[in-house]
Amino acid sequence: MSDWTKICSILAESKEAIILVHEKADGDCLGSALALAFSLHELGMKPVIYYPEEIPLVYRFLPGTEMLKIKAPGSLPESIPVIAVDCADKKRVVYDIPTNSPIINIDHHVSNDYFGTYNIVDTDAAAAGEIIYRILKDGGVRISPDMATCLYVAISTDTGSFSYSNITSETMKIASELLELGSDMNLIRENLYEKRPLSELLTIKAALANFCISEDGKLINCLLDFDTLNKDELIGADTDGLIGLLRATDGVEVALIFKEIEIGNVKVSLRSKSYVDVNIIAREFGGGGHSRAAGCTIKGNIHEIKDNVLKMVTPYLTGGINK
Ligand SMILES: [Mn+2]
Repeated sequence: MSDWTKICSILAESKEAIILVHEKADGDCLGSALALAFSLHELGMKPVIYYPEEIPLVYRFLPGTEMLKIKAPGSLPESIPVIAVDCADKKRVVYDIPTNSPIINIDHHVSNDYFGTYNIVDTDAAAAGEIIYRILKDGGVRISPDMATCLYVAISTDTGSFSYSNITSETMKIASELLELGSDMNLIRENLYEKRPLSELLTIKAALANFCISEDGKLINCLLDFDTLNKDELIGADTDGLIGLLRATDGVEVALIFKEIEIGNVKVSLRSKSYVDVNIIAREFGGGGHSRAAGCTIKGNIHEIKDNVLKMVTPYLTGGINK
């Protein structure tokens, strides 16, 4: 039985489906969720994607955003099947899923804990969008130009425009097929790569005022405390561009951002360039992700947290663990 047939059989009874993405939604989870929602809509179902707030500005151009509904965190309605996309564990979806709701878990994180009733987890996939594409193609589902645009955005964002080490020849084949299916490259370029919110630039400005680099130049980090962020209303600002900039510094292997999202609550973003598995480090602090990009949230004093994480990272750089 193909994954698509299985999904359809799970959804058959209710005719409704709730699609969930992870907090701090990105191009992969949103593009994947929308492509999936389009395909379910074609089947005569009523899919809805719940998210607790407006999605980030840069993704509002995606086709199908009318299927996104703002819903405050809390319990979901009973017995409606839930499809979680790009979420490594139940904590990543911001809602409480009733125990009688079947869960379909579609993800590519190595830290996925198989929380679904039915799990489609492929840790070799560069993006959840790759998995969704394969499910739809194997299931004989027609992929419309709008769906192709959504899936292209999903894969493009999770691979740093097809440049990260997670890409495979399969990734490129899928991208090529999405182009043939009509993904709108002009729309994607103008909205995704040539438009950034001012808040991101202001965050970079604040971060670069206090970044630290280790003596050997392999470890770079910066600290964004609550007061600094709050002053300029930057708490929700995107830091992907910033951490990319830090990691791109010549000689740097690991880049870290410590972002105090509320007083005493620090979000740590970890990126590595070629050999340190930052997923292992993030997991030590209750988070997770991928080997080159991971994150965790730690409660406590931001300076102490920084010291603890740096202590954990340093042996991987000097001792050659994972090298
Ligand atoms: Mn992803």
